[in-house]
Amino acid sequence: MDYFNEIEKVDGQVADILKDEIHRQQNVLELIPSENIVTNAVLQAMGSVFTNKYSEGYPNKRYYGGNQFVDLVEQLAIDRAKHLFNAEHANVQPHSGSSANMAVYNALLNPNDCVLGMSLSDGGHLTHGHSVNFSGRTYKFFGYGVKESDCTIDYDNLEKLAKLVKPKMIVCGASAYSREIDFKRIGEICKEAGCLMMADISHISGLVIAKIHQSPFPYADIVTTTTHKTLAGPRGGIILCKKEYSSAIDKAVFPGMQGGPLENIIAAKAVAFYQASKPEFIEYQKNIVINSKKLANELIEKGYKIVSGGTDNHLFLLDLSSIEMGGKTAEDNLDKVNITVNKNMIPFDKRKPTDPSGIRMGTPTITSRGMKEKEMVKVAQYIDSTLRNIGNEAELSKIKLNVEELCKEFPIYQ
Ligand code: DSN
Repeated sequence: MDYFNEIEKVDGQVADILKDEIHRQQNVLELIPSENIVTNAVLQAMGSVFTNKYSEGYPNKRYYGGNQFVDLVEQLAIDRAKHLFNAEHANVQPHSGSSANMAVYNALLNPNDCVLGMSLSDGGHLTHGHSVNFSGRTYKFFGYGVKESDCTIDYDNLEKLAKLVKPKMIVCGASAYSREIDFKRIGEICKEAGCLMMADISHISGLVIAKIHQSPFPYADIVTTTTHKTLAGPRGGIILCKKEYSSAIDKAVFPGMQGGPLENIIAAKAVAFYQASKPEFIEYQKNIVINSKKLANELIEKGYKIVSGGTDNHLFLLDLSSIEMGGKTAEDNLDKVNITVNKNMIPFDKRKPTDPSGIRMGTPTITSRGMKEKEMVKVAQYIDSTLRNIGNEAELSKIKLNVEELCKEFPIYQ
């Protein structure tokens, strides 16, 4: 792409680092389920001249002149987001998923209000009330989680907890949970408890658009999502909500938390939403899940344990406790053969977060590259061989060559 030549002319150091990163992305099997590969169209919108413009405010209500085209692109993003998710209102300005969540809490809660969120250790997210995060420090969060018997969400316990603590809001959604979330049931629990329901669908938003996963609407009052995971757009966040919360949400984002929105990123969000409205996107989401199930099943057949026994979505957690290996060892050794995963706590983990019992893996990126079930058989083989050959550097080098061969068949950004 032209912009790359320009970087080379102006700043050789950054150009070299960028080249190395493109080479890395080309040559690894990226299994981190929160990552993806964006299209050239999304990349170009991110690198567009909209980055030059200040546009505090919202379409047709700006604090600076010269925003006639910014207004058009932001309104397009808003309309497309509303349509995709069947939402009454959309705010496309949050810079990230965390800031989207923070804006929702700022808009609808007061400090020390009682909230329920899925515990990080059971698959939730830092911003769903973890004690080291602003969420857990500002609000009185109580964690709910999964059942020890099958590692699926304990909805009965959530209902009991809601009756007991009478929260102002229940936050649902997860970062490391491989089963379908029953938004309808959570909606009923919220209704019974008389509290707000917020669904953070950052991981599964692509699946929700493709109707492979239940939609949080009409049950949820507010829905947040990042735009760069299964949605395959630029790095950023959005908030969707019922009309009655629109004014509070918009005020919380601007002027409450942010100044000038990143209109180049908003333009890229608009492009991603357009791409997500196409039949090919639905096919793509179906393939993500087909690949995820295939990869999980192949690993199960090789004797590995998957948390909850399998997956309904784009990711799963490999429980390494049965082979007495730590997640850090697995992550480090898979790194050596160009397979990228992240170590992850599993529910009821007896190990520590820096070296937990699990690794998390998913298929959005390798599916974007065009890999299908046939390739999942190979990916499972490479993972298994790696975990069986820890310390055998010669064998690991051979596996790395095989991984690189596979990656070559599925090039990115030619
Ligand atoms: N960091 C994201 C993930 O990997 O799931 C969540 O914010």
